Amino acid sequence: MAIERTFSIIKPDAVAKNNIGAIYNRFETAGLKIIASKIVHLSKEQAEGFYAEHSERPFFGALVAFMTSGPIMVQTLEGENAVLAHREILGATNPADAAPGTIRADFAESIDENAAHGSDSVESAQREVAYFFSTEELCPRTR
Ligand code: RTP
Ligand code: MG
Repeated sequence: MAIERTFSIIKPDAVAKNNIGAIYNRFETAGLKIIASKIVHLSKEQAEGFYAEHSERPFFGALVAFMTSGPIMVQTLEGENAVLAHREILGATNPADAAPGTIRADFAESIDENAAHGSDSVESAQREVAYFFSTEELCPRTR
């Protein structure tokens, strides 16, 4: 299996509820290794740039307002098939549709405030990791 990297955000709702550690535990239990991590409070410009692909969608303004409403935790995860493995433990975008035991089922309240983000492809992951981390900030595991 391929070792991949993916990008994760613990969103403002989950940070506010002190669920960072509980969500990190989900990553580690799934075999995903944290190779870079920091807490940041996005500016409007940073949030708009990160979600540029959604700029024409009706929910864009609400999404940017939410993502700038408080600190977020951003991390790069590494592991076997990391992009898909991470999306699987995240669950569906709408927590009402998320499978039991997934992060969004257990920590999210609504589609607008859905606890966490995960890259949707290897290409997205490369762009998103680089949006937040320099090469020097990534610490690949040797064991
Ligand atoms: P994410 O990017 O946050 O991991 O979520 P996703 O791939 O599952 O969903 P995506 O289509 O990329 O949408 C990004 C975020 O926008 C909000 N959203 N709201 N009201 C709506 O219909 C709607 N659709 C999407 C969600 O917060 C979603 O996570
Ligand atoms: Mg997405």
